[in-house]
Amino acid sequence: MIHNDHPRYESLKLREKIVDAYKKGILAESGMIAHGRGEAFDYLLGEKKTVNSEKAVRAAAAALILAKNPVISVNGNTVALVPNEIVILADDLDAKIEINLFHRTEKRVSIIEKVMNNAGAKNILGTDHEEKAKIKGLEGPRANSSREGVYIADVVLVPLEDGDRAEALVKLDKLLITIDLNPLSRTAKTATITIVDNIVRAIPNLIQAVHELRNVDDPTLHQIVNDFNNQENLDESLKKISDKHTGRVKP
Ligand code: PTJ
Repeated sequence: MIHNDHPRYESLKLREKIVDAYKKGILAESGMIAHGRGEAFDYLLGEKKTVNSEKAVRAAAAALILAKNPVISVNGNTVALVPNEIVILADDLDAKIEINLFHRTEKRVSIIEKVMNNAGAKNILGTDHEEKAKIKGLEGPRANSSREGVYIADVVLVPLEDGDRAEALVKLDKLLITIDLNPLSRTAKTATITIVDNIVRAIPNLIQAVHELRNVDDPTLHQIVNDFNNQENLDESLKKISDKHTGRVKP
């Protein structure tokens, strides 16, 4: 039991969710390690949204609204932390949801499918009873994608993605949006738009940005996407960490 006046309350609650998801078979063992790495960056970034994450959220929302075939790719960590919010975002965008696991087992896919269905998802792709299409440049089970989903998508939102798959998707000319607290990760550098924030804040912020931008005209949305420079934004996120901890800016 964690009391809500504990200074690390929010962070400890997330840990509890992560451990619980591991016990339920949603999370891969290494999902706990990945969460720990994210937690360290979150701490350094101040555990709240930043000007840079907001810029990326706005660009991501514009790209998702403009997309003809948007797909949200989910893994164990995403489903452990924000299953309901993913369904809301997918409904708002008329986007498909596809399960793509790094440590893929039939059992985990079926558990995750059930969790997403319970959260209200209508048609989950990426399951084992579905025809798959190979993603060029990848080997093994990671190369599989849903023929109706990521394979034909023009815009893919892939939170907490691994570098190889991010690179392969970008090479296929997909506009790749990721959420990754580590601004130095290969995925963060490869993606078209990287939201450097915790997924538990980034997805609700994305839902809000989609609401705010949904009636904006297409040329303005294109302008928002084109004005976004991922490398510049990542550099600013890194600077934020160093400035904060050398006392150059107020927290
Ligand atoms: O469920 P699976 O089998 O697909 O496996 C998922 C993990 C995350 C275990 C797998 O994809 C993996 O090993 O990922 P990496 O290479 O460790 O990358 C995870 C990235 O996500 C790291 O850069 C972390 O900093 C970041 N991260 C971790 N937790 C969060 C996060 N970013 C945003 N929000 C978080 N809560």
